[in-house]
Amino acid sequence: MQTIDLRGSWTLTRVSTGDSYQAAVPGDNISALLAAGAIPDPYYAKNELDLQWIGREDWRFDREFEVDARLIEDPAARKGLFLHFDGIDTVAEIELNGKRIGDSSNMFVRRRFPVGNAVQAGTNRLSVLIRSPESAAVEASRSLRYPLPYSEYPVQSPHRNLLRKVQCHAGWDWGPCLMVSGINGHAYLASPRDCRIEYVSTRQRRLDGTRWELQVSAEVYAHADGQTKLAAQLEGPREIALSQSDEFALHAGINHLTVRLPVVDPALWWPAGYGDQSLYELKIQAGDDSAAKRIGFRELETVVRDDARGRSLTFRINGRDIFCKGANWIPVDALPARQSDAAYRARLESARDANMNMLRVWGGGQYESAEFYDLCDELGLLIWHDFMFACSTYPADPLFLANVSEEVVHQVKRLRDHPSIAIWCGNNENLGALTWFAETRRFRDRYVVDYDRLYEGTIGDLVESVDPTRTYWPSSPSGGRGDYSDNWHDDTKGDMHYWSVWHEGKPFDAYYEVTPRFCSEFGFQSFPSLSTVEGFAPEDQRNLTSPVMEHHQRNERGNTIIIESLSRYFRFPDGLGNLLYMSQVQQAFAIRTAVEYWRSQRPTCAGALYWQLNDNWPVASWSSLEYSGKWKLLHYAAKRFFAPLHVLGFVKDGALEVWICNDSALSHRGECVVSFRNFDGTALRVDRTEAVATPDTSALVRSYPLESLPAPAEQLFVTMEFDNGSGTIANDLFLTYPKLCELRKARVSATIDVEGGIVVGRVTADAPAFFVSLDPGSVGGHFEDNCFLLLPGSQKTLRFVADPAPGENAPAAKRVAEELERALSVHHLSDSYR
Ligand code: BMA
Repeated sequence: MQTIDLRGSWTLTRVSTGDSYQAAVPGDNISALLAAGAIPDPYYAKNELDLQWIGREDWRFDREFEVDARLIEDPAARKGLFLHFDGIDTVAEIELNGKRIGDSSNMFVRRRFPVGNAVQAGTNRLSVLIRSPESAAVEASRSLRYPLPYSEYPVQSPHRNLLRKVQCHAGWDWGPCLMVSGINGHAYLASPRDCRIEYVSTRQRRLDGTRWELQVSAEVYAHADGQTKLAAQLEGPREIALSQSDEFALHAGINHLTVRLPVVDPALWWPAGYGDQSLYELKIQAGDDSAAKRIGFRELETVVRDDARGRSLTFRINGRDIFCKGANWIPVDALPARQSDAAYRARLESARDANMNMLRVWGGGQYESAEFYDLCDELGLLIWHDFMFACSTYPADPLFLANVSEEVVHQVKRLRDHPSIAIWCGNNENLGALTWFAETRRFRDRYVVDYDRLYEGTIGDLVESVDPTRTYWPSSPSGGRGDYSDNWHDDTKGDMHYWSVWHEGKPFDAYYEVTPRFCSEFGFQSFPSLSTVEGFAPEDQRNLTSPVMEHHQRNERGNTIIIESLSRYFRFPDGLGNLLYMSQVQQAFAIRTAVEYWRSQRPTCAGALYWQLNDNWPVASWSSLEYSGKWKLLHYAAKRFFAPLHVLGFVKDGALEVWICNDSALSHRGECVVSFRNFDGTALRVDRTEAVATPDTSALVRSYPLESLPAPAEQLFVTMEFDNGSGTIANDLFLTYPKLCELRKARVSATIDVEGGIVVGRVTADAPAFFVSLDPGSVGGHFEDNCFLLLPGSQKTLRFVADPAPGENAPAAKRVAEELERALSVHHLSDSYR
């Protein structure tokens, strides 16, 4: 089969003026304008506000391509000729050589157009006219029979909910409003002779102990009756190499062809921390078309069962109940052209390195690129997958439902063979949103009917027929199918979004008031680090309440909540650098409080995914990774509080409880040492307890009423260690608000060295130093640990995991060490205030 790749250089024209620029496909108009020097950086200062006109304009993408006369003269090839687009963003008309060949109104649907009659030998001209997304949405709003309200943010394009476009392109409470237009993914022309493969799907069944059957089905389109051979080949670990083929009669139109492969004792795929991520290569050939994908053998069960407390939501993989640890994923960049494979890899590896095993692809974002899912398979990151609807009401008229149906069928067929995908979920918060707006409260019935048609009806029914191997969950949060109650505050069933800390302003202790069955969102904001602020704020704007800093905060009460909370827990930080640092300490402190408590509550609680992993531009937000991929202190803390074996403590109901959480398949037995220390570091009391942590459980080691402690809470901190014979894990805890404690003013010193080709930081303190942090500035990479306790007399040596510089295969230690020496700043709690 011949294919002509249509990616690369196109011409972009602003229709109203005729101005044209070079543009990359895949890519978007804003990135093209930026590359041409026609607009300033939309992420810098307040430039975004001056660029809103771009979303109000129509844009045309054009290119030429050559077709060999022999292709046109071959009747079989000509008949099969089709033009393919992975995704056009969004409302578009497509012309080939001046002839309209089709249109598109949903960026999440792949488009294939038959073009046998439009293609010519020699030069061809392809043109994609993309209408202003803002005008298209506003126009759609005019024909609504009643208003469809949506959540609105400080910079916002109206009626985003009426377009099948990434919802956060229109602005969010962490994101810019950049209504891009563009062409995503692959674009090509192909000429299969007899038939073309539309989709491939596999079904695996464990027949008994080691025998499995893999059914491989190809959905094949034939332009005429005929016949073809379908061949499937499977190769992978344990030297499995199998093939199977069969001849099939084809009729014009869609055909479903299936072969079966008997697989004996395949290596299983496990989420990260639970086992290997064994993957098998599958190759499929039908006629002269071929396809390839990677699959994993694993048994997945979503245990949704009524129990004494309510209804469980637990993911069971290969027979083991997984405690899901992770965060919510948003698009990696607000500009699609910058959503590179390298950006995906860096974020996803950081997730795996922080001991995460699940991400939630959130409904205000996008169905991600192939690279994203391949990486999740490789890294063992389970995916909770929303469909792309968020924080809004949506239409449920026949046209909209038909458009959504195409999207759902396409995306589920495209993605269903990824072992990482664990659950399909209808939307983000749209069940809850029925109580958000005056109209939806007043006319709730009509909006519930729309909600039901879209998520329980259209999407739910389609998912259950196209992918019966996974559970369909109607909304996040919800109590499950057919449950129309608002599950935000309900910790007895299903998944919960716990926002009482943050949006409702409750103290961190409120996390102890709930034991979610599965917490799919909870979060606390922080500011990005100083090096990031310096990248977007001119020097005279580097003050928290300057217009530029406030522009880079999209949650209206965001700065107020951060400051109010800082004043609740900590002595007030001195200067901007300390304020940014302490906001990150506080964020880590908040999320750790929730996760550690909820981990202690397994199996009642089966997962904690904080909001949010990443940022799509430089901004104050709930993320643990900054826009550049730099680790915030929360990310370092996550690496510890998500560790498979973890010792932790919390003060609840007037007592300190010390627990060990064990998410591994091994039993751990050892000594747990709890030391109560004063702020000189002296241990006033040391307790040693024999502890056993059985597989997949959390166990209480000891409980201490506060009045039994050797000194009042404000004169103590606790260190906890668990030694299982092969190593020690440690943790520490304040027993009250840190601001109440008279800390010693520690002197912390750090040096950078190269040791055996590895860059390390060495750090020491002369008094207990809390939340010690080595900030690498804008040097790419992260330390292996950060935001830790340093006791006097101890030295900590930390490896720096550097990112390679452009053009470098592996980071050069000398270069990195020199850059770090210049950029490094060291922070700790008693140094953050005067
Ligand atoms: C949620 C999310 C997002 C939002 C976040 C922070 O509930 O689903 O829509 O960005 O909270 O407010």
